[in-house]
Amino acid sequence: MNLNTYLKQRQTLVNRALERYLPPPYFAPGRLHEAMRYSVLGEGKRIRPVLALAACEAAGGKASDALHAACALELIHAYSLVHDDLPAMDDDDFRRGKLSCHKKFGEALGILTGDALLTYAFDLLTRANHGASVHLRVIREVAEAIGTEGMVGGQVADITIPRAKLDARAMEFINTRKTGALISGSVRVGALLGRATPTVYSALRRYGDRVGLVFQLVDDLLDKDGAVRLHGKEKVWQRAERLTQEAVAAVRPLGVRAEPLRELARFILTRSS
Ligand code: GRG
Repeated sequence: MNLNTYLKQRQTLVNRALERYLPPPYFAPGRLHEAMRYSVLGEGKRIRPVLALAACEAAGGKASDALHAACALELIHAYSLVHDDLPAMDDDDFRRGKLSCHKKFGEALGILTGDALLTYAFDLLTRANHGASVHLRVIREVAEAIGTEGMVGGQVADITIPRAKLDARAMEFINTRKTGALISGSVRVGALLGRATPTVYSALRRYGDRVGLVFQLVDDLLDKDGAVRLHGKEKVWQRAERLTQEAVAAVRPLGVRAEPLRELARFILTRSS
């Protein structure tokens, strides 16, 4: 398979769905809807939704089974970026090649845009017709991935642990949660919506855990920060490579259906942005 063609096709599918699902700016409150669309549409690799769709298919489902949830995961990612850019956190003026949300719409609307994206994501997770028990599992999976034991917990550790106290354990805590948890959660959500059997689900979970951590390790390699400062470039790279091999091996028994996941794992390891 050609990963670039696959990625483009999937990104287009997700972008069109996001465009449809996001409330239009001519509905009140227009300025909020404008800010939500501004923060989500446009650039962005759409890694999380693409992983969710690919995991759903690897489990034997159709991509369309996971499209609402895939978009919800991208809204949650966008919320985290909008809030991370706020003056109280990273204080970034630019995001995805344009002004960050709060710089364009003001700080109050920046906060509320993040809130609205997060809330709307859970609304989207209830759409489509998978039966109440599947929806409940998916909602729980997402809430765990992004709550105090996941993304928010990782972000709090990242901003509160003094740099001098950042040892290997603290670094691992941050890396598996801050960004890793939403990525691995995306794979689990796809698996659930593809009605994975318990064996397939645990293979996909193994894959997701590893790919989530690799994503953050590569981020550290690109930024020369975090794990790289602590362990050095060589060690971090070797670990990321080993985890990628394990991720690829975990889904090998799923055969050709999991080929996109194997290619995506290699893409996450070798990405340059
Ligand atoms: C504010 C609750 C809260 C959490 C913030 C995810 C996060 C936690 C902060 C983002 C800060 C950041 C830039 C972390 C590095 C890893 C990361 C999430 C990079 C951006 O993700 P990509 O590469 O971005 O998937 P695109 O733009 O392609 O979607």
